[in-house]
Amino acid sequence: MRKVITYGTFDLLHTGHINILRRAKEYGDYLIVAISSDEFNALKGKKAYYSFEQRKLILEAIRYVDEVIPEDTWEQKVQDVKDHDVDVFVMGDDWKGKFDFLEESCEVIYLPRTVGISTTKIKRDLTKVNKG
Ligand code: C2G
Repeated sequence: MRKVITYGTFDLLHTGHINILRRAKEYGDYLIVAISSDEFNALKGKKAYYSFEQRKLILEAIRYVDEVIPEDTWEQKVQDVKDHDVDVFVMGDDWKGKFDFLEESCEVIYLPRTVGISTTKIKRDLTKVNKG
């Protein structure tokens, strides 16, 4: 069984998230998603609208996702790849090059981001609408 892993906050789930999850799954038979914990989000300077538990529940309902684990640190990726016997690491290309160190442990693939959508944009657009 070929196992794929990807990481992210996945807040306010949108088509960009679905696209990366669908394409990541195409590289194997089993997709693990490491979702940033609320504490790790704070380290990333992010405040998710949905809590870790809510984001985990939502991701587990997606047909492409086979398992959800927590992402608590920047450093856990090598250990995750080992512990979960991962063959392929996939991220959006806004991270291109940032995780090449994993190439010693698994295949590293960066996929084009979906243009025109982001959680930040959703929040900004909703603020505008609500301000009238
Ligand atoms: N993404 C995408 N297209 C978008 C928005 C996001 O392909 N329009 C991808 C990102 O490239 C990433 C994944 O969706 O691969 C999750 O994005 P975020 O939830 O924003 O995660 P991020 O903050 O990039 O966290 O250790 C890695 C970090 O946890 C990644």
